[in-house]
Order: sequence, then structure tokens, then C-alpha cells
Amino acid sequence: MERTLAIIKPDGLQRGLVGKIISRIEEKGFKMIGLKLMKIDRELAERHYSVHKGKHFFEPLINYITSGPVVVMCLEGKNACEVLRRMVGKTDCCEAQPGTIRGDLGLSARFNLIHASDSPESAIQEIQLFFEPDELIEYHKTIDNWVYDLTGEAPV
Ligand code: FUP
Repeated sequence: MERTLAIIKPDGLQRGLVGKIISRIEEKGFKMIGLKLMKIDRELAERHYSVHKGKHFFEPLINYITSGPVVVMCLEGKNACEVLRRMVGKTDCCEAQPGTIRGDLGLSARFNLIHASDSPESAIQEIQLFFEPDELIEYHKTIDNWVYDLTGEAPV
């Protein structure tokens, strides 16, 4: 199983979409192993988005992500990074496909509701950035026998 980091951004919280977004993630079958409400400070924001430092949208992006509380989640699942990115959709909500979180719920390129790690390598770094080890809880979900085919039978 792979881990990924998701952040419901300040617009998601202000628009009252936290429950809806978490529902979609839960219903997909992901296991939530970390969850918290927090305000991202400038230092954390700059570290999280360091890859974008120097780009024209960096300052507005930092102002946006630090502008209000966010909900941060660590999720576990098969191909979690790729699957969640597909659920999230393209960066610009106007271009994101209907059926994706951004495609269904947003109309902005910057205020795009949710962040999701773009690779397992990024996920490891981002999870460390946002969670202390003791904030992540490992547990067994019996429903996983039905979410995933764990019968051990021949490949489909
Ligand atoms: P994504 O991986 O889809 O979350 O997007 P990126 O990592 O490429 O960009 C991070 C954030 O920067 C986006 F969520 C929104 C913001 N952004 C802009 O504001 N303008 C741009 O041209 C590109 C990204």
C-alpha cells in the first residue's frame, strides 16, 4: 500500500466543502491514517511549494495557502498518489474533467480546493512536513477485503 498527502485548501474549508471532499475520498476506499485542521504558516508553505519558488504565481500561492485553515490528510491505498491525482483533476478547475473534485466543485486555477502529492517520493517528503510520526495511526480495516480483491485468486 502507498501513502499520499491531501490538503483541503482554505477555499475548500470556507466554502463548506470539507465533508463533501472527504466523503469522496472515503467512498473511493482510501484508508485515512492522519487527519488534522491547521493553519499553514509562511515557512511551511514556502517549504511545501519550494519547487515553485521564483515563478510568477509563487507569492499569490503562498498568500492563498496561508490565508485560512486547511484540513490535512494522510491517506493509504493501492497506487494512492496516482489514483488520488486522477480524482483531483487538472490544476485549473475550469479545465478539470467533470467527475473530478476540481472539475465538479471549482471554477478557479489558483483556488483549486485540494492538493494531492504528485508522486510517492513527494508524498514521503510532504507527509514528513505535515505530520509527526505519532500523528499517523496504523490500523486494519476489515472492509479492505472487499475494497481490494484480497482472495489471492488468479489475476483478473
Ligand atoms: P497541482 O499539482 O495540480 O496541485 O498544481 P501545481 O503543483 O502545478 O501548482 C501548485 C499550485 O499552484 C496549484 F494548485 C495552483 C497554483 N498555480 C497557480 O496559481 N498558477 C499556475 O499557473 C500554476 C499553479
